[in-house]
Amino acid sequence: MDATPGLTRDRLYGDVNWGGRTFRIVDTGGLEFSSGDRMQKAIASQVVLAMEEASLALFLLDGRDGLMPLDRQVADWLRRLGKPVLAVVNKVDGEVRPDGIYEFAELGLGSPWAVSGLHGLGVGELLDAVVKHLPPKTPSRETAPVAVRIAVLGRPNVGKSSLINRILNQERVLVDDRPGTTRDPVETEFNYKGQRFIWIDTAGVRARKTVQSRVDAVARIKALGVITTADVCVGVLDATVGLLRDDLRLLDQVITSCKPLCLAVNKWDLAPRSANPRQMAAALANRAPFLRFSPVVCTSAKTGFQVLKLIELAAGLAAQACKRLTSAEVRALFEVLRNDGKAPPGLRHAHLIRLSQVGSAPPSFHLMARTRSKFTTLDANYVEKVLREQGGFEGTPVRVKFLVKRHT
Ligand SMILES: Nc1nc2c(ncn2[C@@H]2O[C@H](COP(=O)(O)OP(=O)(O)OP(=O)(O)O)[C@@H](O)[C@H]2O)c(=O)[nH]1
Ligand SMILES: [Mg+2]
Repeated sequence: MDATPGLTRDRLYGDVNWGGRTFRIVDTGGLEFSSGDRMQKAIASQVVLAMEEASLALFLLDGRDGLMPLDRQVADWLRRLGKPVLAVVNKVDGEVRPDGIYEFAELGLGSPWAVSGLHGLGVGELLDAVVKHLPPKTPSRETAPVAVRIAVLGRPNVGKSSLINRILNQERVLVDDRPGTTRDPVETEFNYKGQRFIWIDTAGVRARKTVQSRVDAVARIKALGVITTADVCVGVLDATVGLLRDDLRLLDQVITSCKPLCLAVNKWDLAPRSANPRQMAAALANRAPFLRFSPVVCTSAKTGFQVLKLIELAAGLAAQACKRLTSAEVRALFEVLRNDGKAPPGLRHAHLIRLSQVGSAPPSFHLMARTRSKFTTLDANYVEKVLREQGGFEGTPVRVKFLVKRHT
C-alpha cells in the first residue's frame, strides 16, 4: 500500500496535504530553450509567473534520457530566479538506468530525488524534502476562511469584463467593443451572501496559431496561468456565435487542469426568441462530451439576466471540489462500486478491497484491489461517474487511482 497525494499518471500537481502542511504543486509548461523562439519565451514567462508565487521549484528531469545539455541551461536559469530548486528525476522504475540519477547531481542542485510517477516510488521522500523548504507555518493563513478564486476565461469579446462589471454593478474593469481590451488578469474581491470571492477577469484567448504579437502571446499565457491558481473556472461563450474551436481548446485546458468548470452563454439577450437554455446545454454537451459535467447558465451582462445565478453556481462548484466525504459516505460508494452488476468487466473481476478519499480540490480517490486486474479507460470512467453522481461531485473533475495491495 502506498500513499501518494496529488500524484496521477506521471505528473505531480494539485493540492497536497503532507507532514501537517497543505501546499499546492503547480504544473507549468515544458521548458525548452531554442534560438530565441517567441513562443518558447512565452512558455518561459509562464514559469516566471508561477515562480513569483512559489516557495520552491521542482525541476522534473527524465531519468530514461539521462542528463541532457538543455537540462544544464534550464538549471542555471531556474537558479537565477532566486528560489530553492530541487532536481526530481522521474520515471526511474528499477529496470531503466538504475544508477542513472546520480549524473543529475552535476546540475549543482544538490542530490537529485528519484521518483516514479507510475509506481509512486520516492514520492514520500520528495514531499518530506518539499515540506522542509516551505516557509514557516503561519496559522492565520492556513486556517482563515479563504476567498473563492473564480477565473473568467473565454475568447476575445464574448463579454467577460462586462459580466464582471454587471456583477459588481460598477465600472471596475475596462470594457470596450474592440476585442483584446483586457491584457493582464484583473482581480476583484467582493462579498456575496457572506462569502469572499475573487473574480479574475482575463484576456480573451485565441488559439496559439492565430496569436500574432508578443503582447498577445504573453496575455494568452497569463490567462492560461490563471487556471492553475483558480478554485473554479467560468468559461464564457457568445450566444450569437456558439462554440468555436478556440473555445474548445481553452475549455479542454480547464478540464485537464482538473478545475471545476461552469459555462456562461453570454449575450443571451441577443439570442433568437426561440432559443432555450436547456437545449443550449444539451447542444454543448453533445458537441463536446468533455463538457457534459459542466453546468451551463445563459447570461446577459447587458440586462443582468442570471448573473447572480452564475456566482451561486461557481460558489457551489468550489465548495463541491473542497468537500471531504465522511467515512460512511465513502463506504457507501465503495459498496456501489463493488456490487454493481452493470460495472465494466475490469472492475467486476477485480477483488476490490477499499476506497479512500485521499485529497480534495480536485476530489481524489484511491481504489484498492487485491489482484492486478486489467483496468481500462472504461473502468476508470465508470468509477469517476459513480463518484461524481453519487458522491455529490456533479460539476467537478474527480481523480481516481487504482492500487493493488502488496502481498506481505
Ligand atoms: N448585447 C450584449 N452585449 C454584450 C453583452 N456582454 C458584453 N457585450 C458587449 O460585447 C462587447 C465586448 O465586451 P467585453 O466585456 O469587453 O468582452 P471581453 O470578453 O472582456 O473581451 P476581451 O477583454 O477583449 O477578451 C462590448 O461591446 C459589450 O458591451 C451582453 O450580454 N449582451
Ligand atoms: Mg475583457
